[in-house]
Amino acid sequence: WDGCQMLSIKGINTTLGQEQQASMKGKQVSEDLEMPLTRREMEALFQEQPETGNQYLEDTLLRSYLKTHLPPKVLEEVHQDLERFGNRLLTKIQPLSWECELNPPVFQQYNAWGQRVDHIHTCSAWRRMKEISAEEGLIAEAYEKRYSNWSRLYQAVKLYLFSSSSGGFSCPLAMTDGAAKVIESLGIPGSLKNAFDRLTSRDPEKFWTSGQWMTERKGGSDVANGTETVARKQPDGTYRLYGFKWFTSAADSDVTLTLARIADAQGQCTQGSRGLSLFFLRVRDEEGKLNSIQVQRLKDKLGTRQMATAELWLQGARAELISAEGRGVAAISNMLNITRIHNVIGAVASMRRMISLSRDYARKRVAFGKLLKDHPLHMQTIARMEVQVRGAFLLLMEIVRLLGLAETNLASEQEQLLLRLLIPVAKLYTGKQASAVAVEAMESFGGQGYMEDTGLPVILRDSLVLSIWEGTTNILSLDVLRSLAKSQGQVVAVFLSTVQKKLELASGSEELSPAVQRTREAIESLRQFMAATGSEQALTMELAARDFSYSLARIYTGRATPGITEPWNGLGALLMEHAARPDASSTDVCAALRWCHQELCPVAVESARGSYGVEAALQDSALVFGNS
Ligand code: UCC
Repeated sequence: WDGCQMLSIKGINTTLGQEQQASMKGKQVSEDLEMPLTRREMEALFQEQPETGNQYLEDTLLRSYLKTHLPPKVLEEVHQDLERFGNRLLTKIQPLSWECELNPPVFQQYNAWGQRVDHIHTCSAWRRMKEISAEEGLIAEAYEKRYSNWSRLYQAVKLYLFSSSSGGFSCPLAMTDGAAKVIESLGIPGSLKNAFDRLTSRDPEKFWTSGQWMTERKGGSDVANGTETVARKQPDGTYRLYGFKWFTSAADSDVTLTLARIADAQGQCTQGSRGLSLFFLRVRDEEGKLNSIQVQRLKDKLGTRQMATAELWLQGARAELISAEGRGVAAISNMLNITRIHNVIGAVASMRRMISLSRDYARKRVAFGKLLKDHPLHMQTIARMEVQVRGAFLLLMEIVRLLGLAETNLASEQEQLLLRLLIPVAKLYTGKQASAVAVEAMESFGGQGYMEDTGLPVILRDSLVLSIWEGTTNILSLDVLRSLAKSQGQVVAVFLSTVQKKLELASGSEELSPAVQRTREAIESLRQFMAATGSEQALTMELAARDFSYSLARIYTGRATPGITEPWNGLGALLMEHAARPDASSTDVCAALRWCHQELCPVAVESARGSYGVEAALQDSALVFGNS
């Protein structure tokens, strides 16, 4: 403690200017004592507001990533658009976002004359967000493929910049992208051509958004057993849906995809996953009348309050069957994989925003006689968050890079497998990171972080949903196992061999060698874990699923990109790869080293402790419920 006092007394890490500033403030306080009490109090409470500028220009990691990876011609065009978009976000879109927060949707069930209207009123700012989304091509960009395999990455970057200024509109955009992806994967059948054109339109007049009605009363995670909605075939070949959808996000959307069980001639349905089929429906007709749907109520949520989430009765809603009968879950998984990537975008964006604001505040706020930025412990806290967001950002870029390759038929089989594995891994990992960073960053504003009108609690609330919707952490961990089982272990074999190969290529970067070494050890531990559990019961893998997924996330974030031939690429880590660029900064190196300081392979550690055996499972139960 004495040492700390000495540090601050001597003003280490404090510039002369700031010391003078602090002493002037002290002088001011003594002068202020002569002021009337009320004024003195007001001035003493005054604090400078944290702000961000053009988010694109300020995001050095994003810019260096684009510079490294995009072909020069693409970079030139994209750079201009992103700079313009960054300005539009700052000056026009951010104020709309706050308006959305202040004017959440309102549900009107009856009109003044007692007629049932079920109208969800949204604010003008929310509707403007829809127009802006079309104008900016936030969905269109990925489907026009102007930049071939880079279009997906470019779209993701725009969504990333938009996310924390979108007033919750990122949610309908995620589902719109997912619906477009499903329709595209079906070969854009004639009956869905109009919908596809609208979902991917740049024309605000034409643009439609989509919902994703999967959740019913009996099951949010267990869709296969929880779905009760029944589909009855009509003479014209369409279906009418009867059921109750328990959570429908962005219920003001124009169209939706949803699951239902087709009833046979006797009215019987097949239960379980094999009984589910996928349907497309318009929510309202041309006159705005609901498609035999009643809105029961809007959900009262902790966050994402800008967006209407409703309970809906389907009372014969007319719908079109768009999957093979009984293949509903497999068909909608194309949507899930896209919305899960959007979830990653939202997670990285919210972390970046919180840290940018913390950083700015640290430059402005004086405490204990010096700026927050000159308090080493405070800087350590923000730096730890910065390492997390850097890793998450590179993982996101890696996924959308792979998706872009897959969508332009340029991905190898290995890259496709890697993509399948990395989507749930990234979704579950970044969802948790975002909550942790939001809570930690909030603290960096002291009590102000807890004040509603700073807008900071909104970011916290909205980030807490990221580990829940689109599949909770455990459901996603089980999806990692599903990808393993479905590929008969190939996904992990690809994962390990690619990582290993790239690490072997690592030429001796002196600075990065500790990180390379730690990653190597982690891979070896993971390999041993896989070998040891290969013949174990399913229980072992289920208990290990979360730690296993975390291990994949941590190792991969410290791993090289397959298929790129630059010599530095062999250094073997997403963060290390970035740090090994010829024009990398010392910050890039530091982030890579620090990422590798954390336990990279927690599954091996827990396995060695015996956490995945029958005995451990019994202990878990006893701890939760007691021995009785
Ligand atoms: O929350 C929701 C909307 C909120 C708004 C979203 C905005 C997000 C962005 C925000 C930005 C800021 S909608 C509700 C979301 N609900 C879920 O995510 C459901 C969670 N539950 C699961 O994911 C489960 O694991 C299920 C439903 C997929 C389990 O279903 P099943 O039927 O028990 O699973 P099966 O039998 O294992 O899989 C059926 C088929 C298999 O294919 P086949 O038959 O060919 O072997 C699987 O391989 O589906 C395939 N499949 C997949 N394929 C299942 N999951 C996937 C996948 N992820 N990728 C590829």
